[in-house]
Amino acid sequence: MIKLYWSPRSRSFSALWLMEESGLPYERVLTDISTGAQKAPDYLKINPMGKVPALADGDAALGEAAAICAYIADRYPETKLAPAVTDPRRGRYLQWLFFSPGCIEPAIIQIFTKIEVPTSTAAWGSATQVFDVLEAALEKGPWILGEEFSAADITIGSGLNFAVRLFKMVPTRPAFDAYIARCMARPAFQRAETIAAG
Ligand SMILES: N[C@@H](CCC(=O)N[C@@H](CS)C(=O)NCC(=O)O)C(=O)O
Repeated sequence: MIKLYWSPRSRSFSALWLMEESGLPYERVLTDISTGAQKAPDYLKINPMGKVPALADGDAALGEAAAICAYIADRYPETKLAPAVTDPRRGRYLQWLFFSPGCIEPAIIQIFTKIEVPTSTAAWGSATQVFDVLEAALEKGPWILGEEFSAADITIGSGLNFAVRLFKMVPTRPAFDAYIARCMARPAFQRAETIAAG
């Protein structure tokens, strides 16, 4: 059975949300980061970064929340969490799937640390650009690809939920509020929040 290694109140939330959306049977393996469990040698074989979340599925093992989303959506197409590789929407799907770790996360860290980086050097441009681009993409909705919910909504929705709703690091915008509300209305999101609370 798929094993999801997680810790309460952490970035494990997106992987919990993913697994709850997937409908797949899975086992949650508590890896409490407050105890240092994420640095145990056996765990480092699953995620050499010593961070949560991580996933093990048969002989496959991986860390990184967005990679876990990509893996489950592709390995189990019956979950209908990704456009097929031949679908023209696949390109945008991949772009948004990795926009959270590639752009939202560094933008949040930049806001938090106030580090100045030239926009042409910073892989995420600037925090303003990241959130302007995201706002434009979410204006139409209901989901980042339009009518169909996908794993990209899990990475984007978790990033915005974290930055805008929970930690209020990013000033809210009407399109973000509406999108977060749609995410929160999903039963899988609600179950994941309950689990993630510990
Ligand atoms: N890039 C990773 C980040 C994971 C991460 O930062 N996890 C934190 C919890 S929010 C962690 O495990 N921290 C414990 C540690 O570093 O010891 C991902 O997206 O999965």
